[in-house]
Amino acid sequence: MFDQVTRTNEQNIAVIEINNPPVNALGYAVRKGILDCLKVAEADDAVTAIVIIGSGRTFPAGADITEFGTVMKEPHLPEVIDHIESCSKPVVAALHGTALGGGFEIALGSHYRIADANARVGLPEVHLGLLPGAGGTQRLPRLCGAAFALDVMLKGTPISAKAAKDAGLIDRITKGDLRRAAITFANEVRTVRKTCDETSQLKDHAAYRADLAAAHKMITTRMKGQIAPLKIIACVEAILEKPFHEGRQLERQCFMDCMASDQSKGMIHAFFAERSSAKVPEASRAEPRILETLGVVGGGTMGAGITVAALNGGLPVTMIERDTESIARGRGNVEKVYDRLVAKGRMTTNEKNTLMTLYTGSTNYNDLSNVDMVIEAVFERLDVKRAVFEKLDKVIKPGAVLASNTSYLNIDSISSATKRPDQVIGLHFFSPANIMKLLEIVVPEQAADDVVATGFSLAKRLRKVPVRAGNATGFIGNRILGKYGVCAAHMMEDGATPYEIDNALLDFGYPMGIHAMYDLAGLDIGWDNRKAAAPTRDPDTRYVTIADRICENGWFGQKTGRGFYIYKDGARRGSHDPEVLSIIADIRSKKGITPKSFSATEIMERYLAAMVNEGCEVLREGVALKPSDIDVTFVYGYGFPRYRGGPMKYADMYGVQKMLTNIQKYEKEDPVFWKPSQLLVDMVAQGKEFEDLNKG
Ligand code: 3H9
Repeated sequence: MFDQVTRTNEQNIAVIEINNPPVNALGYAVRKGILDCLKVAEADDAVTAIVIIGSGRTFPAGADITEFGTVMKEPHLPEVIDHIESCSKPVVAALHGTALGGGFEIALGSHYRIADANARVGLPEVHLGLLPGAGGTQRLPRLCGAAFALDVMLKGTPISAKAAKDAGLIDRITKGDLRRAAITFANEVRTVRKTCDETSQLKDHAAYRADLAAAHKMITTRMKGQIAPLKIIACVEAILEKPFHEGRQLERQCFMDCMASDQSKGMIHAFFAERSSAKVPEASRAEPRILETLGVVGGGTMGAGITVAALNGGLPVTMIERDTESIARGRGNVEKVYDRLVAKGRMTTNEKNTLMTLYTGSTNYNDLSNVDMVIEAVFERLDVKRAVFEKLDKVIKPGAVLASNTSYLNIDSISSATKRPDQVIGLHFFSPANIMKLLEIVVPEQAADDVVATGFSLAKRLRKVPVRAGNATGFIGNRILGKYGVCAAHMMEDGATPYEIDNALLDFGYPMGIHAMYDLAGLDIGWDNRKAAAPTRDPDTRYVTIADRICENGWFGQKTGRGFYIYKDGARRGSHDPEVLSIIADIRSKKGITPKSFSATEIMERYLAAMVNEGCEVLREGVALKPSDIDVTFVYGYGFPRYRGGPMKYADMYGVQKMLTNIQKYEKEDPVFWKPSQLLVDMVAQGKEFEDLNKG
């Protein structure tokens, strides 16, 4: 009936092959196909054993996520896997590519597992706000013990075939023709071997419980607020107390609970949003240019971070600095990143040295004459950047792409320093650039399609999540940050302390509060910007001077040991500063403001309303192409909890009508700051939500 699954008999071995590109996801047709083929093979007297294999690039990479949230047709995956496990003939799963989630659960339910040496296996459901729901929580610990199983399920990171074999999850590793090797293996095995009967890893209950306790401790700090990790631990714990079938029932219930949660909806949204952010019109119209060498101008924190990201992606980099001392510092900054990794045991000195062979330092712009792309990462001042671009224009070969790593400046005012403005784009990396996933690709009007496409291919090479942004002040992220940052300042002046605001953000799921973040980035940056903007500031807007007053004391955050917080003896975690509270109290009293109290809920409602309202403006002006691009920006660049999907997805789940009502309520206090975006007003009037705009 379906051609996603085929069965062929190779003499006495039935080979069930799954063919559902791109990742052989286990949708209805695949589930039904496997079950039907299995039944036929089992009934076929000529067949002695069965191989399950994927065609194309991978063994199934999991359940079909696009089916989630719909009524899923039977057979369900757990049922299919139970049939595999209870099959009277040995079943061998032959793994290649990425055998993930439900795919790996098929393998765990099979009697034997053979894997290609390059295969990776894992249970990444936790990244979708889920847990393995097809027996994974019950079978994996039976095979490899609680500690390893919890690590695999809580981190969700795929592991190599070798690591899986060492843990007892794979029986044999092979190189070359997997199908042939699997058939040979199937001919060797004589009996069925059910994972659900395995108990050898469960004998030492005290050690098992200690592993559970350690996992619990880990998630309360690192995965605070998330539902799925807690449920994973509960299911693994159940193995000690319940027989297999009861553990399965618990797992099923937990899976359904997670599936119904907003956390899972948020994470599944984030999964698709980060894939769709790379699909931009320019990249569909043009092929990227060749990108084999990179130039980076500037060896400071950003330049060095970008260089490390490029070297890690295998791109040779020529770094330019103005003099020998600066280029030595630039090289030192790059080496420092690697030295830290070596010190932590995450990289060997050999690996570092190999990567450093891709690095060239120079003080001569002519050394960039052959590179395919140059990223400028110098001081964030227009005159400085223009001077660099003028020099680059003289030496760069025709066809090379020029990019500025600016976080605010207008790309046109930089590219006009060259005779090739159509070859110039913005590439806004986030600090530390070798770690942060987000890359805003800023597209000025004149940029050629293939130049933009090259920016996206660079992102892929550097393993970044790219988002296309229009060329407007602050692009997507910093523009919206500017707005909700002001909202936080208003709340502070009206009665909330910076610590109450930060705590509300931490409770919401942010890794760090906004004031701690300002301290980390350096308060002087914002102060300089505000001073520069002062002459053109609209006199009707409310201006809060708290941050300025803090800066006037020379308190610029962590680097000066003091900002919104005090950092005693170089501590990285700040403590509350009574003097900051006095400054705030003084400002309030001079303005005649009677402080009121803000609950954590109100703080978050206002903060998110400011974020979403400005997000609407960014969409209305075309700076972001779709709401999900804003979500990706905030999840990957600004610490918005991924399990909440991003601000626009959060607004959909919170209710866009309710959010507009909040904004209209705040508008009565401050009609300038809280003017509702027309886009939001229209959307609510039409009964739409942001997801409709994503689809549109
Ligand atoms: C699960 O299994 C639950 C069970 O425990 C219990 C069930 C009862 N479904 O990422 P790529 C699409 S939960 C549908 O660009 P790569 C993806 O959207 C699942 N579609 O490629 C994209 O589409 P498009 C547990 C999927 O090479 C295309 O495939 N499994 C699925 O960079 C290519 O993807 C996971 O969480 C899917 N499961 O990476 C694994 N997976 O071209 C999720 C991918 O239209 N997947 N697509 O944009 C991944 O981690 C990566 O896709 C993978 C390939 C590593 C496989």
